[in-house]
Amino acid sequence: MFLIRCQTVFFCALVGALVLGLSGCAPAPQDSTPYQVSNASIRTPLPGRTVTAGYFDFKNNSDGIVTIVGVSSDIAKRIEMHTIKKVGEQMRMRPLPELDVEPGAQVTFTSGGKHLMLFDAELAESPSILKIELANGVVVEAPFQHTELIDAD
Ligand SMILES: [Cu+2]
Repeated sequence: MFLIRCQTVFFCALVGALVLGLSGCAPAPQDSTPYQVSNASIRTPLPGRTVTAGYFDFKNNSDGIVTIVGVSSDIAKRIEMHTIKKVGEQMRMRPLPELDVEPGAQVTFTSGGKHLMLFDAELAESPSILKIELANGVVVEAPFQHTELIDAD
């Protein structure tokens, strides 16, 4: 008896999910993208320099925790994620091998906080693409903006 009731409940839930899915009650379009990258930008390297910084926002719209394990782009030989930690009185950059993003959370890579360091960077004329690699094998691609270094940085 108990088993039968369980099966019935399960079946109803399944039908309910199908009906909801077909009737347009699914999550809003912006939430259907599991991982969103926005505001991706890199600093135009100073003349004669090939090391520069990059920034982006990453939003996890999925139901599960996701881990960013790497970042790459055609315009740089190597890209590292860095974080800033206070050591004594000084702020020091430290490599950040990976970063967990909770369901529904957004992480921001920005000037003065977590950021990307690009090594052997060479800007292309056409828009370049930032590739954010996740532990689950997904690679999220986002176009970069190039921004000039400003005094405030
Ligand atoms: Cu750095």
